[in-house]
Amino acid sequence: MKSSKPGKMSREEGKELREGESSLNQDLADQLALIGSYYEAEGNIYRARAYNEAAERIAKYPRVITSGTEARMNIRGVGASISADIDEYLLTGSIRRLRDLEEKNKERFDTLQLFSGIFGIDMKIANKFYNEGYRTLEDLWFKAPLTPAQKIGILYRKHLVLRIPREEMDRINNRITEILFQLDPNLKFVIAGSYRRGEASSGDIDLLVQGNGHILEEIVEALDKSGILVAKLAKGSSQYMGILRLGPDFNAHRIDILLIPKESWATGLMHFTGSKMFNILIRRRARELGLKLNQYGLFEIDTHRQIPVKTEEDIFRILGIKYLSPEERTPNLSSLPIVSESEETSN
Ligand code: DCP
Ligand code: MG
Repeated sequence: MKSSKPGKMSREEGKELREGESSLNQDLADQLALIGSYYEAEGNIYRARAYNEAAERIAKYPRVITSGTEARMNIRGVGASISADIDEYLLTGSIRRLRDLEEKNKERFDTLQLFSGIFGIDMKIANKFYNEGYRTLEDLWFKAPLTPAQKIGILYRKHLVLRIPREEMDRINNRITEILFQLDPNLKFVIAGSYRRGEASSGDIDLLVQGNGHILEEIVEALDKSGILVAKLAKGSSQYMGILRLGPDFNAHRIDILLIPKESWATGLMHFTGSKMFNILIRRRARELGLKLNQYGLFEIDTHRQIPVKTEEDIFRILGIKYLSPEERTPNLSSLPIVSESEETSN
């Protein structure tokens, strides 16, 4: 996962928004808030307020926004120009107004890019640092109140922007397998994400481990002892975020270790295998059948009852979708292969 903040595991259940889709509204809100921050910097207080307030409301809006008109009709403070920006963003993934503001405020733009490229510094924090007068990484390093994780982010910044070639991912997989086998030969684990989807390179290492409780500490300790964990960024009860490096001949990379209880294994594996687009599509399909799918399980919406699933195949079967191998769950997937009724009865 490429979030610069820990805590993706702790999202509570029961929200109307499907996980995975919630990030779509958030992405849009982030863009509008960024526009707001440029207007603020230019002293255009009214526009700044309009964009910032719209961003806040959009981030909290309970359904995925599919058009500017929808936002304008349902969200207070969204007028004609913000509505047009939303349509432009949904259609093209970019907002011209923001590009223009960035062009006009080049120094600010370049500094925000530099700061927000660091692990632990998102756009909001980058803006705050800029407004406080910091301009260079040296400024941040020597003068800003950085967290330990942000300092590590600065130290490893040149490594962390690089993708990991599959050949190196294979080595990482082998090394982790050796270490975890020594720890407990029965431990069930897998590197999910783009690696499991067979991609040629990966942005990070998404290590899923089946289990509860203290095993996470033991795993971190074992990896640490073997010398491949070079920094710790954050740790919760079921998630560890750190930096892994095979050795001096290799670059350092982000690793997330996620502990998944047995009853959530199939849904957790599916979630963290992605792609993000596949997750959006399969959750939508579940929803159409009156079910809710997330990383924790598959649930009946009306009764909240959890439907037991042991494998990913179980999930596909229950949702009436033909099984897609991880390699087929690509980021540019546009629809899922629904099993037709005649096929169902003939099987
Ligand atoms: N995920 C999701 N929604 C998010 C973030 C993540 O559904 N907002 C799921 C789908 C991703 C998986 O978690 O495929 C792992 O997240 P990564 O960000 O690590 O994405 P990938 O591993 O797919 O790509 P990369 O190679 O860039 O790490
Ligand atoms: Mg990944």
